[in-house]
Amino acid sequence: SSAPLRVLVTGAAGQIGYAVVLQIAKGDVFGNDQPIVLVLLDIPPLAAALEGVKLELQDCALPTLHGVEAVTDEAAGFKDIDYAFLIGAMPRKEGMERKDLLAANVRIFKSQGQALANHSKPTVKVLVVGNPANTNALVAAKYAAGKIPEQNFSAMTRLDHNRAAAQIALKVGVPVGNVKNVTIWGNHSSTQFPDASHAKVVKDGNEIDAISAINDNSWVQGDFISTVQKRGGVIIEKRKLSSAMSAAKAACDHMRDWHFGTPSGQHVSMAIVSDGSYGVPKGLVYSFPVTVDGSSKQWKIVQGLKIDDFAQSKLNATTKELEEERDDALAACEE
Ligand code: NAX
Repeated sequence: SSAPLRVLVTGAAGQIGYAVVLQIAKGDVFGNDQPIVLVLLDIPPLAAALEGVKLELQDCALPTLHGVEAVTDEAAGFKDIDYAFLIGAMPRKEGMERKDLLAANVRIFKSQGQALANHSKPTVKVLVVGNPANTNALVAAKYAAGKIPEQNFSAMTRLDHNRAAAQIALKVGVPVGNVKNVTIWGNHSSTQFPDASHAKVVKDGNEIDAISAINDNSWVQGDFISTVQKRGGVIIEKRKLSSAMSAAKAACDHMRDWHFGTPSGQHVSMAIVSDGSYGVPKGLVYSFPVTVDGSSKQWKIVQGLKIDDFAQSKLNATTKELEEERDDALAACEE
């Protein structure tokens, strides 16, 4: 088999980290024939917990896992990596203003962008999960510029995408595997636009438009959107912890599709640096429908989808929020 891929997971002592490392290590992302070395990074106070995760991974006795490194130093963590799952971020503490949270995270992702530029392979593919994910990815890309192409940076909206597909499957009464081509537009936040209008459903053996299978436009423009937008909050309310199993699974889906490519005729949602498609300002990290070519590992934004007035107003609202986040983040970068 081929040389091991070096795969970095930051925040690896956290709850998403704990769920994601097993899936990566056992071949769910890069395949059962691809050896990997997992690099686990967390902050120094979590060094012992991180070491515990490393020991457990060894105890999983996985044939694909050729090594595990647990580090608390960025330079060591980012050295020669092929893929980065950037999950670690500053959590919101009680009484913390949105701006303070943003500023704290900007510092983390500025430093990690620089570490990517200085230590990682120039071909490294980066997924940002830590919130505010889109804007953190924008900051990391900015500080890696010149060394790592901006196309190698992405933020996760795949959990929202999977939630949207699951809601349509439940509504129509089909297994979720029968639903494809839902789209999440914009920010991973409550302004995101989950869009069913280009989705397809296989029902009674026939592939039809999800819109006709659902046959309930007020649901498509109402409860469907708000259920997906607010799902994270509902999970916290019930579990008293934020989504971790489903977030880890979504991160793996995102990276697997980037590595192997999307199936023909299917698109997925990835937040990537806008090239101006659909009128989204260039440079914003914005979730689009994308296809990925597995051999070049290049994504392409699906072009020509019809955007009606309802959709356009949703796209505009999430654009506005991302512009504000970008402006605040770039101001915080200078501090
Ligand atoms: P946890 O608080 O359980 O874990 C986060 C871990 O990151 C901790 O171990 C912490 O020490 C570590 N960390 C903090 N700063 C770090 C740094 N500079 N370098 C390395 N490690 C660092 O949070 P968890 O539930 O795992 O969530 C992680 C992040 O994912 C949060 O920012 C959360 O908001 C975000 N999410 C994003 C989602 C998305 O769809 N994009 C969905 C799930 C999740 O809410």
